[in-house]
Amino acid sequence: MFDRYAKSMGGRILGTVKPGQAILTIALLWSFALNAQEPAQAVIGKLNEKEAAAKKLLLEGIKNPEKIDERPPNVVFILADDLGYADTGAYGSKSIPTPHIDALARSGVRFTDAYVTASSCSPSRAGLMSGRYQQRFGFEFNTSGAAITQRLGRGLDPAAVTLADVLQRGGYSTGMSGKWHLGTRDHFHPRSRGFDEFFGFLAGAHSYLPSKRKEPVYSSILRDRKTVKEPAYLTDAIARETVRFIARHKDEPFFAYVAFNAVHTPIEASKKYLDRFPGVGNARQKAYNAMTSALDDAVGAILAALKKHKLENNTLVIFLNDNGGPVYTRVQSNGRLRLGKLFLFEGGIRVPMIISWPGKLEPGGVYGKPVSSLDVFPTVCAAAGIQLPPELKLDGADLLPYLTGKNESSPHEALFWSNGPNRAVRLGKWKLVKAGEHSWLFDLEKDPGEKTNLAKQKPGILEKLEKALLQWQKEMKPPAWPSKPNRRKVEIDGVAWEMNI
Ligand SMILES: [Ca+2]
Repeated sequence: MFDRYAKSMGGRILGTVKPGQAILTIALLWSFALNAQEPAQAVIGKLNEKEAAAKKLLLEGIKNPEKIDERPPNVVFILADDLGYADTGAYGSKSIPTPHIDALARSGVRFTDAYVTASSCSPSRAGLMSGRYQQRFGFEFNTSGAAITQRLGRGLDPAAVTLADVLQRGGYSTGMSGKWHLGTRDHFHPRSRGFDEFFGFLAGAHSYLPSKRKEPVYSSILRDRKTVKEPAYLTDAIARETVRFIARHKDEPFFAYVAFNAVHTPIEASKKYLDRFPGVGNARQKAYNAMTSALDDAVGAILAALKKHKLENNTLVIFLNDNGGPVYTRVQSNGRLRLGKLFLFEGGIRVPMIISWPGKLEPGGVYGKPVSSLDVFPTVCAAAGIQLPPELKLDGADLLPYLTGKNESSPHEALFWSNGPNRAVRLGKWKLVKAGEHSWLFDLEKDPGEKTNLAKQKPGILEKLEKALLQWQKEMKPPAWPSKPNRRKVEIDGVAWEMNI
């Protein structure tokens, strides 16, 4: 199975590794893969005339908020990157103080079972920006490094309507700061995808420290489409830009998408934050804790700006993380969840999520039913009073009736994941994880750490989940570009797991 898959995707088999050898082998495979030859593939180009007309018609079907006395709420959507599930106080950390994220959680609803649609950065972002399973337009894998993304023209299908498109059309001022990772060419740029303003970078990672050498546009820090020199620690700069955006637009409804690259690699912190952890001896751990502390300060600065302009009672704030904390960095903690980034076990896809909307949602709430990053799009539109045309088919649910208690059922019957030969489905308390033909079945209510595989004991449930997964897969498109199979391969319960990115 792996062999066939790898060959069909232009890759090669590089042998399995024992868990104990994983770190060294991963490092070797990583360096190999960076030099690997990319197979040729078609560029995802601009929309043709007919497609552009269809998208325009779809956007014109969006109904602006009805004239009401109340101004529609502002929306601040904060996204963290590669944050460990248990690395904030709100989610149980005892070693990294995060008072601002904790306060945000206390002011609204904290989700215990929030999922993203992928266990790596760019497909997860494609899902949440489009409100649709990213596999619907073939966005199964990461777009790869910035140079490859640029050269091979990968990105979020221009036909996809983004949350920013909708809010812009609905009369909101839309601004983004931070990491985009949905394509580097001009037609994928945030300014082409519904954002009025952009500060940040288009690639998947960036140093947090001022750049010493000239970078190509596709990997540099940009203000809109122009490279800028940024002297500040990047997490501070992203917060600063958001605070200024809020100040500029305080008198009109605004949407601020704040996509921190913290705490993604490189693990780099500035002295200000490192000094907060004098007792941590491991330099890498100390830097990671410091980066997380910087992220928390940044969240605090944004919340303070809302308060300063007396906007906190009319602003919906969402905090989410794009995928689980990686295992290979050895500094994140996903608590009791199994494994992390690049896996479809809980550590890879279950993430911290908070929604705060003072006056509309009770403070101090905890919501335990499964929700998805796909829910952000319809929830924000509902809060804004924007009516979406029926042709715009979203995969998520408006969470507001569930959070206010109007609807006591579950927002989702099932949630699905696919990453090459790795697939998963959650249906109620049951979770099926597949690596090729191998199946794990877990009862997440009794076994949130996914320790006991019930696949052999519960054949009926296994079959039901398999069937649901197959049905879902039929609706999806094949990957629009290949992953790099076997870049990283580890043995899980005696089974080879490809960490496709
Ligand atoms: Ca990430």
